[in-house]
Amino acid sequence: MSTPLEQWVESVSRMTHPKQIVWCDGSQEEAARMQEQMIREGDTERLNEKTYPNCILHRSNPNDVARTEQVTFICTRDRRNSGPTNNWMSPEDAKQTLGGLFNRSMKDRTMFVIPYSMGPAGSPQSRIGVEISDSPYVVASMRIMSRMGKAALDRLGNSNDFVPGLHSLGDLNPNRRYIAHFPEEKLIWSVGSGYGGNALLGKKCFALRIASWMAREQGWMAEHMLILGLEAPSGKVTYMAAAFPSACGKTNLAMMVSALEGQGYRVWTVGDDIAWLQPGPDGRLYAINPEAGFFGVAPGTNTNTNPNVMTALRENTIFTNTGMTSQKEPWWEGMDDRTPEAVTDWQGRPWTAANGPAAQPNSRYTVPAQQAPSISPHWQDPAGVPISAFIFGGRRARLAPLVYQATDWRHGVYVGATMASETTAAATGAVGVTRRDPMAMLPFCGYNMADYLQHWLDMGARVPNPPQIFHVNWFRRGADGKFLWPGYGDNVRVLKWILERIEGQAAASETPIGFVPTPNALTLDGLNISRATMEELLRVDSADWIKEHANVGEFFAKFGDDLPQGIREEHKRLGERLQGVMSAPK
Ligand code: GTP
Ligand code: SPV
Ligand code: MN
Repeated sequence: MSTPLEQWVESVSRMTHPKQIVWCDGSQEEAARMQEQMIREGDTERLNEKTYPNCILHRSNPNDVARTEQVTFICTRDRRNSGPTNNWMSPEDAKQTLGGLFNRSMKDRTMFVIPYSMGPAGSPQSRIGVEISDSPYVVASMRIMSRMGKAALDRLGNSNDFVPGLHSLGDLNPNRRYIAHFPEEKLIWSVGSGYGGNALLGKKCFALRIASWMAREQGWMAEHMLILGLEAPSGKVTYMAAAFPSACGKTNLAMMVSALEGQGYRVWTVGDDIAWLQPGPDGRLYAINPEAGFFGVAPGTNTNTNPNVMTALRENTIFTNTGMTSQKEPWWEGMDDRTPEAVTDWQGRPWTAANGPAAQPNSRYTVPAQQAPSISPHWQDPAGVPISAFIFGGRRARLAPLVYQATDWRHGVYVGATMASETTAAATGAVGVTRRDPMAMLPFCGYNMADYLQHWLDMGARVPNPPQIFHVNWFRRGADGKFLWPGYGDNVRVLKWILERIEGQAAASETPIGFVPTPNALTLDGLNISRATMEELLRVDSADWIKEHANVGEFFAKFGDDLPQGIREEHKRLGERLQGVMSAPK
């Protein structure tokens, strides 16, 4: 008798006709074989063995360097359940279209069967997935990003309780690229891309799109959130989870070296991209990081902005689409003050400024989480960590103050639902366009976003002691176009205010959008920032917010009658508060 997994592998191999099938065990020898295969195939180089031991540089097809949202589909039987913000195909059409592309797609290739666990061993929150892929880069990456190999296979046993994900590089033609999710079957099919979020199916496809569907069915939450612990001088650690859109600062915040370390405030990293959250027995929400590595943005990363990751990525790291120096060390814009000579650019050409940046703007490092000096002693705790604050944020050149606090859970859900951010290089398409991105989940919600917002409202009722909800904006710009706030390690000053608000201490003034720090409430010791800049950072301009409110209304109209009543009411109230301020005597 074959197991459900063996049956699936068999059916996939009948469709894709691989040259051979390899079951991955996650061992060191296997990882070395993957590196050798990649190097043989010509798209990968070994980096300097002395300064970057066991590190490689992978160059992807230049047309395949970011997530492709326009060809990412949620394939529900009823179109309504995919919702107005997702691309939809019927499951039949998707299987027909993608099936054609999978047909014999592994003819000359090895098919890897990659069993993995999302979440630490022994956690009731962990889930098993199995990816089938014809890419050794995927195998090598999944080994870092998940708990991949024999342990996951052993845990699965004969069970059918796994999320199958089928991936093939196909011919890498963007016109034949599809990332399809079948949440009703908990199945993923991805073809035509080797890029991270499109091809490492445990990550966005499973841990967010499929998991968000499962979470709604089962009463938990799957969110695009970092998880950090803020240690106070007393030694007490308070955990916070933050949702910012792609390339908006999650990894950097989760790994920061605190500017207030001298005062006893320190940040511990639990996760940098995804959180699975579940109500605990004490009425609080507990979070695990389902991943085991960081797939982080390289450009702009340096020993000032993120010293922890700079230390972490000196070994066992995969660099993707960065530049490389003549010393065979990885290099990217913003890494240091050098402009090294004889850099090879991300496409493997001698770098000249005329060809654009040396590193692709969405070039990344893939590094095991445990290599981070800031990794929390609780990062693999099977019970997770209790979350005291949710923080939403995005890139807003104007409008959103440095930080504000929602008045209660329902208002906080509204704050998350109305998030917006300027788009980044993490997805193909125009960069710098402001778009609404509820809870940073717009590209990752595996079902109708209206139902997702209702699920958030419902969770508040199920968690007697829910996290307090905040919104931050590190990206406000002054009249000169420059960022007003220094960001990075100085963001701890904002985390400290958040902590003090949770503990009922810090001062705030009430504005129509929520509680904003009073001018003296933030600890600014050691920071050279003018009073006028701080005032600008904390300013709430009601006239601007009235425009924002109208814009939010247009976005919500997409959902028609499906928009939850609780969100409708919050929207109406914000409008009234803003009008009240505008018409109040000055
Ligand atoms: P994904 O991995 O795509 O989900 O991105 P992320 O949210 O983890 O973003 P990440 O921390 O990698 O930061 C992305 C970019 O934002 C990098 O270029 C950072 O240098 C920049 N960045 C991060 N934090 C700050 C900050 O506090 N201030 C400013 N100005 N830039 C920041
Ligand atoms: C993101 O784009 O949000 C990422 C990178 O974290 S990817 O895994 O490609 O989605
Ligand atoms: Mn992300």
